[in-house]
Formats: sequence, C-alpha cells, structure tokens
Amino acid sequence: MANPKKVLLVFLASDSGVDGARSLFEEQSKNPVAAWMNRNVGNLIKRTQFAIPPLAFLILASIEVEGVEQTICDLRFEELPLHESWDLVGISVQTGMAAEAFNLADKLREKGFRVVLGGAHVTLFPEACAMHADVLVQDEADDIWKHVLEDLRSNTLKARYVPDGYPDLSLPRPLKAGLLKKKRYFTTNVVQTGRGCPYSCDFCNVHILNGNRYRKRSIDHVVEEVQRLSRLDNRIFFFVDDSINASEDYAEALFKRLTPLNITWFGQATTTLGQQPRLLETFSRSGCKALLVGIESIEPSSRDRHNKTQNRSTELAESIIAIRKAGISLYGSFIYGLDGDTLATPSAILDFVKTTKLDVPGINILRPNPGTKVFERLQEEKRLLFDPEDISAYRYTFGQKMLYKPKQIGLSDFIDSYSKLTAKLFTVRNACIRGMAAPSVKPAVLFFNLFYAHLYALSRHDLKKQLDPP
Ligand code: B12
Ligand code: SF4
Repeated sequence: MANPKKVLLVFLASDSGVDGARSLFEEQSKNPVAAWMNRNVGNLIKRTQFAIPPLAFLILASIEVEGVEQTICDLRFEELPLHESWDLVGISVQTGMAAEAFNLADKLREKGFRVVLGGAHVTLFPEACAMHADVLVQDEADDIWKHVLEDLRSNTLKARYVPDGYPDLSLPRPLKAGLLKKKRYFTTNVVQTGRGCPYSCDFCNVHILNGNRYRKRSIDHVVEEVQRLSRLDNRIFFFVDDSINASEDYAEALFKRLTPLNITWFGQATTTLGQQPRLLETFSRSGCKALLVGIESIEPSSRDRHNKTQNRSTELAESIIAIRKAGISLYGSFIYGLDGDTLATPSAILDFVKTTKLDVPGINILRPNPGTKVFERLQEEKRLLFDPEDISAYRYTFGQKMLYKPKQIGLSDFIDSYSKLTAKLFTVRNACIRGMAAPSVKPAVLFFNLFYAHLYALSRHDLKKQLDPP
C-alpha cells in the first residue's frame, strides 16, 4: 500500500514509584551530595530496576493488518516523535498514571492527532476517560484491536470498542520480533501464561479487570514463544503472571517442558508455592532465580478484613523458608496499615523478615485505588484523606504519601512507626547482609536493597512533610 496508516503506541514514564522516585515536594536539596544522589540514583533506578517492556503493546503491535504500520514509543527512554505524522496515537492508561495520560492525550488532540486510550483504567472507568479520547478500547484488546486497525484503514473508526468477552487465550498469538530496542531493557523476554485471578483481595483489581476465572494459554504456544524469544535475546525471562503457581498442574507441566531450554527466569507467585514441593523443585530446576510474593500482612485479622484468604499467616514463614531453601530469592511485598494492624505490627514484621531471611522486603502503604472494594469501604467510613474525584491523588509512590486514616492507629503514630520500621530494615549494612545471604542473584538482591535504602529515606522525608506541612 502506497501510504500506510501509521499508529504510535505510547507507554508513559511515571514520575514516581517504579520509574525512579523523587520527592513529592519539588524542592532542590541544598546539600549538593544529596541533590546529586537524588538525581542520579533516581535515574539509575529508572533504568535498571523495572525497565520491563510493555507486553500489552508487544501483543497489539504484533497484530498485522495490511496497510497499517505500528510503532512502540516508550517514554521512559525516548521523546515523543511528534515531527512525524501519526494517524492514531494509542496510550496505555493505568490508574496511577491516569492524570499524566489524560494530559498527554489532551495535548496531542489539541495538536490534531487522533488518540485512542486503552488499559486498566479505561476498563474500570470508561466514562471518565471518554472526554480525553477520540477512541476508547475497553477490556482485553487482543482480538478487538484488529477491528480498530481495519476501521482506521477504511476511515470508519468508532468512538468505542468493547469486546464481547475475554479473548480466547488458547489461540496462537506469536509476538513479532524487532519491536523493541533490546539495549534499553534488562530483558525483552516478557511472557504471560494466563490471566485472571480466582481470589478477590479487596485492595486489588486484577480479579475485576481480568476476571475471577484463571484462563491459561496452551503450553505448546508458551514453549514455542520461549524458544523463539530466547533465540533473539539470551537474557533472563520475566513471567508477568500475577501468580505463576495459580494452577499447580499447569505450572508443573509447563516448567517441566521449559527445563531443557536452560533459561533463567523471574516471576510472581503466591507463598503457597512453599507447600507445593513438587512444583517448587520443578521451578528450581527450570531456572527460576527470583520470585515476587505478595505477603501483604502477617496479621491474621488484617488478612481476614482485606479478604486475603489464599494462604494462612501461620504458614507464611515456613513457605518462605522452603522457597529460599530451593535456591530462589524472594521479594516479599507487605502492606503496613491494614485494618487489623496495630503499633505492634512493625516489630512483628521485623521479626518475620529476620526469621525468614527474606531477601528484599518491600513495605508498602495501602493505596485505596478507585475500583477496589477497599476504596468503597474507606470512602463510606470517611477515612480517605483526599478528594476521591482527584485523579492525581492515586499517583504511585514508595510509601511517600498517606491517602487514608488507618483503622487502629492515629495518623501521626502511623507515620512515625512506619518511618522507624523502614529505617531499621533498609540500611546499607542490611543491604550487604541480604545480598550475601541471598540464595541466588546476589548482586540483584544487593542493588535492590541499596535502592530501597535510598527510596525509603525519601519516603521518610516526604511523610514527615505531610505530617508537618510548612
Ligand atoms: C508487569 C507489570 C508492570 C511493569 C510493566 C508495565 C506494563 N504495563 O507492561 C512495570 C513494573 C513497569 C509496571 C508499572 C506500573 N504498574 Co504494573 N503491572 C504489571 C503486571 C504485573 C503485568 C502487566 C502485563 O504485562 N499484563 C499483560 C497485558 C497483556 O495486559 P494489560 O497490560 O492489561 O494489557 C491489555 C489490556 O489492558 C489492553 N491495553 C493495555 N494498554 C492498552 C493501550 C491501548 C491503546 C489499547 C487499545 C489497549 C490497551 O490490551 C492488552 C491486551 O489485552 C500488571 C498486572 C496484570 N494482571 O496485568 C500490573 C498492573 C497493570 N500495574 C499496575 C500499576 C498500578 C502499575 C504502576 C502505576 C505502579 C507503580 N508503583 O508505579 C506502574 C505504572 C507504569 C506506567 N508507566 O504506566 C496495576 C494497574 C491497576 C490499575 N487500576 O490501573 C496492575 C493491574 C497491578 C495491580 N495488581 O493492580 N507494571
Ligand atoms: S492481590 Fe494477587 S491474589 Fe489478590 S486478587 Fe490481586 S492478583 Fe489475585
């Protein structure tokens, strides 16, 4: 075709959270060393820690429609190529990034570009997104994106696309090679084996976005994809599934098939893996080096109140010890400040980290995101500390801002106890100890802990300002 239609798919860089945190108080440190640290460590974190390629765009850009060309633009690494003419610009919108996404969409539309929005926030809040877009794509877009591209080609784009149901993940959907600049990312090997989550933790919306039923891809297709990707990039694989051990039999069969490929891989799992000895061994043999596990809370009453029911707190420590014993390093994600937590919780967390020798603890503050059950509850109980309509409030930070009043702890006591907890956990000395003790990927464990010493210092600085505004 002489003049193909050109589509640009834009992934945003968040200005806080995973893409390199900085103070929420826009100030410049007067101390030149601290200013240098903030600037450079922030950039280093951005480049090394979570430079995970956006799988959504790899999937969408692999859908071929004759007469349409698609390009991915990752704003974590490059500027928007606005000197070129684009027939459609797609932006992926997550709730923590919605304000930035809307700003960008509005600017692009003012300049005369047509904008399509998709992603988690669009699925949850289509009406709030509609005013910022020419085209909205709700839900999982694997099938419907082809229709959008066909309509673009024939100049018949509609204002909204809503698929009939979830896409059939058992169909082959090979990813196109060469969509990303390899050097930018710590790996381009991102794979998803299934979607949906059978659990309903009240602070999460994966079960709302992707459904409560776990849908699996065909094992043959995943194995073929891993083989193909490993020929193009021989670095580590990252399985983005929320719980790679959600279906024990499926995971067992898949990773047995992957074992002869000699890959190394990271992923996300539930701690129940510690009670699945057969699968744990298979993971270890198949090259699993590190897993992120959502511990959330070790307080039974907090787990009950937030509907975190899939693993019992009494089994958590044993499970973590078993997983580490199998040679897998663990990032354990906690939330302090849940409804059953008290001022005794921080010392219980400290003991837990010490006993289990958890390699990277992550101590989060609850984000009551719109679209989650906990948001509704906190709103009803008048415990939100922000205007629920203010979309900028949900921006993600490393524990830099309290967005709600904890149930059993006063705000000032909470901030004080949270700050003391992170100051004890994240020191340079502890980073070295954890790095040395890690069962695998020791340098990565060391670096993560060093980054966290920096990030949680930022958290303490910002939380203090929230408590004592100038
Ligand atoms: C890996 C991952 C990351 C990676 C890679 C980012 C990415 N999105 O690829 C990193 C670490 C960078 C990351 C960062 C963040 N993440 Co994240 N991340 C994930 C995770 C675990 C997998 C993402 C993935 O690859 N999914 C598979 C793809 C195929 O699904 P998908 O992204 O939903 O895309 C489908 C549709 O949504 C749609 N779609 C998506 N974008 C677009 C755009 C257009 C134009 C169209 C048409 C369609 C479309 O089509 C896709 C195919 O069906 C998900 C959990 C999950 N279950 O998805 C969380 C998740 C997406 N992340 C989330 C959040 C909150 C964040 C952060 C805001 C966190 C932070 N602390 O900063 C940042 C935002 C970064 C940003 N710049 O936008 C939330 C979003 C919730 C919400 N309500 O918006 C999720 C759902 C996790 C959760 N439990 O709540 N994340
Ligand atoms: S936090 Fe994990 S287990 Fe709970 S609903 Fe979300 S994805 Fe599922």
